[in-house]
Amino acid sequence: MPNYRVRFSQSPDSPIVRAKLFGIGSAGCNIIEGAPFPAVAISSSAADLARSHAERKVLVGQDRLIGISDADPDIMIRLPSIVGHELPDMFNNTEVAFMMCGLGGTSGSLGAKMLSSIARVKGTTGIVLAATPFSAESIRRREVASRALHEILSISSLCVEFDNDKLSSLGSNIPLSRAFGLLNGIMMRPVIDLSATMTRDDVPGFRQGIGDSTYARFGLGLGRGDERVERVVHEAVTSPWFDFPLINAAAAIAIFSSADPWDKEISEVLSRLEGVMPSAKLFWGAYSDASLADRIRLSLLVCTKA
Ligand SMILES: Nc1nc2c(ncn2[C@@H]2O[C@H](COP(=O)(O)OP(=O)(O)OP(=O)(O)O)[C@@H](O)[C@H]2O)c(=O)[nH]1
Ligand SMILES: [Mg+2]
Repeated sequence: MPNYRVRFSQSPDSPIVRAKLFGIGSAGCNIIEGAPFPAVAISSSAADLARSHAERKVLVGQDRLIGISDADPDIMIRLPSIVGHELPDMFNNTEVAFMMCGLGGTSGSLGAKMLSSIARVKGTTGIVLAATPFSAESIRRREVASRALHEILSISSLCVEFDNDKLSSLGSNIPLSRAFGLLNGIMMRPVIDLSATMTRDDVPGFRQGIGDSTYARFGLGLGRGDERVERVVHEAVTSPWFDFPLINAAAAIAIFSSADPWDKEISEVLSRLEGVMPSAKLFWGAYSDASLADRIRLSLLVCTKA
């Protein structure tokens, strides 16, 4: 059976996708700090916004968030009359919205749900990247996060979960603030990579190919030296977040970068990925990142069951 490979930015005339980045709640505002493109910080806490350097900041009252949180699906078409025009207008001229948050509290959980609904009404592809709480935080917080994740998933195009519990595998005894710092950088990676490779023409095919309400996890690989291709793929596919059999994966998105992307290397990476995920539709892109010097990088989103 031929493999299903779709390359982003195949058409040189197609303009790059118009993407918007949102940081929602305390974690979301932290994650977008230092992002290489303009972002909107949204929270019910004025302190989150005061700390943030985002280009635009929106304070949304908890009552407003709670008010729409259990609304029936009809809420979708009435959204502007409920949330006002400020938030929906932010999705104008935007094909893809990246929404970053931590789940388990109020702002991130309800805010990501509200923004996903707005994205859907506006016809924008909504991609939510959400950190879920450490087991040690509290069982209740994990439960709130799990419920929020399923609700957000049902209304977004793609929802990527970064379970904080897996952070311990990044190294034992690292302080929490440093662990969050590392995670925040990792969570921004697929956003930067997709924004660099996807064009406007890619969006409809991508949406159709992965379907709606798709759940995914993320793996990151970096490699240098003689066996850098083997290494980069190995590191990405052994991500701590891939705790399910990759062999059954139905779809994956792979973005390769190096200082000077080389077709032969890219094709070897793709063949290796197809070996690991033989039945996955593989969306892929490649771009040049001079800061990598002699290293190559692979960002891998694998779609699976939530
Ligand atoms: N990646 C990442 N995760 C974080 C960070 N801070 C907190 N978290 C995680 O995100 C979850 C949600 O926490 P917050 O973002 O503080 O909650 P919130 O959305 O601001 O909710 P309220 O404060 O109740 O309005 C927490 O349980 C943590 O596991 C951070 O800086 N980065
Ligand atoms: Mg908060």
